[in-house]
Amino acid sequence: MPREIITLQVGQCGNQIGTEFWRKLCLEHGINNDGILQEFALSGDVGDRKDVFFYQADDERFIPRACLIDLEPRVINGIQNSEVRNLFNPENIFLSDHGGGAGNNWASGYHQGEKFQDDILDMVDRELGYSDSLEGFTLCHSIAGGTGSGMGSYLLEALNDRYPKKLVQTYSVFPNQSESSDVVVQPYNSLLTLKRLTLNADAVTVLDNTALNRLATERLHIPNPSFSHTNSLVSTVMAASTATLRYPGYMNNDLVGLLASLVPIPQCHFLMAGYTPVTLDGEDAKAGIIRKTTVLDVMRRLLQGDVDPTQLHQSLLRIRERRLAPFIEWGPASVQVALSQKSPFTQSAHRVSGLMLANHTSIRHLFNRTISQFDKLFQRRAFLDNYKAYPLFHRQAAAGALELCLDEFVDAREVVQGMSDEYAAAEGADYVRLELASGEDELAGQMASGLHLGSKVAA
Ligand SMILES: Nc1nc2c(ncn2[C@@H]2O[C@H](COP(=O)(O)OP(=O)(O)OP(=O)(O)O)[C@@H](O)[C@H]2O)c(=O)[nH]1
Ligand SMILES: [Mg+2]
Repeated sequence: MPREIITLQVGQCGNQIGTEFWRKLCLEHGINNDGILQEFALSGDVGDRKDVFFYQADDERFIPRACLIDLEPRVINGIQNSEVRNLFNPENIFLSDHGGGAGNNWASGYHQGEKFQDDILDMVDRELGYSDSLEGFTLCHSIAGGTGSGMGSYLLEALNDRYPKKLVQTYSVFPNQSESSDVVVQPYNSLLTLKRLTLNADAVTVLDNTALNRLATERLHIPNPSFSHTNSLVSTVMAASTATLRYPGYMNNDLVGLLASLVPIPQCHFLMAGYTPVTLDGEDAKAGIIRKTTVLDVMRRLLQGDVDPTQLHQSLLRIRERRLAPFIEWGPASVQVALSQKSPFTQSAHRVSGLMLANHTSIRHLFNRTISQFDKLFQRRAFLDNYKAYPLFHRQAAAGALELCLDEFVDAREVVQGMSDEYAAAEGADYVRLELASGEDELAGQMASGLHLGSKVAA
């Protein structure tokens, strides 16, 4: 039975990375830009499962299970004028009537999410009708603008409410910290979004524009990387992290299986991705192989040569015994490996490639940075007028005038700080004992079922 996944791409960034992802999936499954399975992909048993991400229309075309959502038309119009214009179901496109976007204002995006929820959720429901046993949703967005962050936040809450049993996973793009941003309110938007990513998502793959840009400049020697460069890296990670769902092996054939071993504490579900070899599409040979001295590098060396499960097992033992990577002390040092078939239809100079998804306690530094940038603005009560215009951020004063209400900011800060603190606490050797002593039955259950912080490598 397919365990289908519906993708919601929201805002400029969400639609841009989402579309790159679909392009890549089409290439890997031998589907052309119009959704038609190409001649060479018809014959033989490829063993792939296209139905997790696509359904077939009456005319046999493969249609992405995707909803394209934005509050301004530019990006989606661009997609509709590109070579993939016939790929998506036109009924699954939502653009607001006025088309003015959310102007980098989370509150505007959130408010418009509420306003247009019926239209959008109808679209999602209709899409749901095309699945037999939906496993969950994937949200693609950035956390710093207005639409992907604010409307994305509203949708995360709405999905939780409406489909409480379905998994919600996100690919969330964090803003580039190294370049001075012209969007001064980024820290507000990011923190408000992080609250929903903490409370309303089961797993978040963190895509950090700072790291992506550094990777592109330092490793790929591109002086001023554009979004098309970074999105090529992003879509590679997205495609690889869904490879085990699309090319089933003997393990991790659904999202639950994939996430269960990575998320031992429900609140701590922020995953970092690493991929090797790092190259841009079509430039494999030119860019060459990138060496990395990380767990990933070790895994890559492990995986070169014949990939024989016995060897793999021995290599993993070696990593554990020699403590080649630091692991939390209260759980088993866990690296899990899923081997996955490669698409027979895409050319690569590399015989083996690997993706690492790691739930790493050091990710809290990224959250702490957001919190401290937030504090700098918030202490001065800077730039709050744009937020005050929306219901979540004002209340009726005695004389009937609206006054600024800061509760939502205060609460979001608390949630994000709490999550960051939990990651810090998990670094302590006595974390489990402390948690059990404080009566966290839920955690005791989790530990008993043998889940652990670790890394997963899909090769
Ligand atoms: N990696 C990557 N980042 C992007 C892309 N487009 C925008 N961003 C980042 O996303 C943030 C801005 O968010 P957008 O997605 O443009 O904003 P939006 O969701 O459309 O919201 P509004 O336009 O404000 O209504 C910035 O941090 C950008 O650097 C993209 O295609 N790829
Ligand atoms: Mg926009």
